[in-house]
Amino acid sequence: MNAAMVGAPDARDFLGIEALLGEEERMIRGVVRDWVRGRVLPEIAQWFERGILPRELAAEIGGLGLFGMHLHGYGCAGTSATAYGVACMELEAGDAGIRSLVSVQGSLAMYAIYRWGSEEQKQAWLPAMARGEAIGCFGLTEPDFGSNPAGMRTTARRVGSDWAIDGTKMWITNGSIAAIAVVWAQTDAGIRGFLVPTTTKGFRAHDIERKLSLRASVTSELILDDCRVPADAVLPEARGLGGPLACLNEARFGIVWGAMGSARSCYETALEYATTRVQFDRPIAGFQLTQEKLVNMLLELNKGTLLAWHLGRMKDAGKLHGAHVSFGKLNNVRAALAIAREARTILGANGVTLEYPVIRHANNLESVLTYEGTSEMHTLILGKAITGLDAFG
Ligand code: TGC
Ligand code: FAD
Repeated sequence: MNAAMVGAPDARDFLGIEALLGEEERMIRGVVRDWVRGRVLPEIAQWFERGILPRELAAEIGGLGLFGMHLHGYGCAGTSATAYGVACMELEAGDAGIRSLVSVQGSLAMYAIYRWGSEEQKQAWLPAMARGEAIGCFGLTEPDFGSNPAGMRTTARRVGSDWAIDGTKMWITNGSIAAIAVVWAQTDAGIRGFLVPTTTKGFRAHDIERKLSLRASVTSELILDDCRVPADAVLPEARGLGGPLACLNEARFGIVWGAMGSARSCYETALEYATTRVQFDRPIAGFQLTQEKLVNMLLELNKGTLLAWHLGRMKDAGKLHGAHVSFGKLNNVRAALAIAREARTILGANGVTLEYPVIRHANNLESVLTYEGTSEMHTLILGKAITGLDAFG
């Protein structure tokens, strides 16, 4: 075909990535995008400002079938991994706090039960969690062990036929609104995972206040003080640090996509603003310096979204390694943060207010850069993958 007959690229889908999605993925994208537009965008600035996440959102998201959507059976939708990624992108185009709710519920808490739980545990929790009736949290990080969870101090010891769990977990998303906590602890047989109903005596959760990032997300400290759970509370199939790390792969995959949702919202906001804001008698989009910023954003947004799509297809083909996920998480969160900061400058003073989504995304991305493995950890994971040398310790 003659190049002149090809239509001009769409500034909002420059490389035509949408056409790479399958029918189901496009349908899910549309449903989630409409829900975010109708339910999240009108309210999110004030949720963020007030530091709240309405509890009823969980049932609505459950009704959309988004919790544990790429898991099969137990009331889960059984979609492709790519479809799950697309949903994360649309949710985070609303706010990373909403995407976090879905990541933690589906990829950390539900996935831990799905991958490592007994049939009884799956039947007991997964259907209610898929509906959003029961919220889960995932307690790995501790006050003194973040990047290095292998050193965790939380212990679980046998007392008769029960387990007694003692320790503190820190920075736990959904902690105080959870019905079930997946808690990782040291035992005589190494690190094991436990399902702890949050009504159990000896379990407490306090919210961490004064966050300036992910304000529309609940973040808590969990305290387990001689917290007794029965013998069958242990996840039977998870042994060692590989148990929680396998769950992190799932959530990190969602972040690869989610970060591009934040980035897209920032890019589109900056593009719209630049074409309407006039200085020196012309739209600021007409200045070369502004165009360079917009084009840099366009490049990174499209490359990052293509990368997410590629990793999605690899995951659907069963060919995704943890190091691939680190590649995506490191690149896309770093790119999204750079896009958000650049977009902020285009908005000038307006860029520092909640009237526009940009500073909210930029602040959220500071958490996203840190949680699920910091950018330094993912750099070292990739360094080890290509050199064979472990530079963590
Ligand atoms: P290492 O000796 O390398 O490995 C220990 C065992 O784990 C296995 N493994 C993995 N398995 C599955 N997937 C992966 N990506 C894996 N990486 C390692 C490994 O094969 C080994 O198995 P085995 O059978 O031989 O025992 O472990 P290490 O202690 O050297 O640590 C490696 C390191 C630093 C990469 C790891 O500790 C790490 O990833 N640290 C970062 C911690 C982290 O990401 N924390 C996240 C907490 S959860 C969270 O942030 C939720 S945010 C919630 C939201 O979205 O709101
Ligand atoms: P540290 O590990 O103390 O790291 C501090 C700095 O030192 C970082 O820059 C780090 O990269 C660097 N560093 C550490 N070791 C090395 C090294 N070997 N080489 C080079 N640099 C190094 N955790 C959960 O378990 N569940 C959750 O639901 C959860 N939700 C969260 C929600 C929010 C909003 C936030 C902010 C965090 C959440 N986390 C959760 C915790 C998160 O996973 C940790 O914050 C993260 O793993 C980093 O741990 P840390 O904060 O203790 O930092």
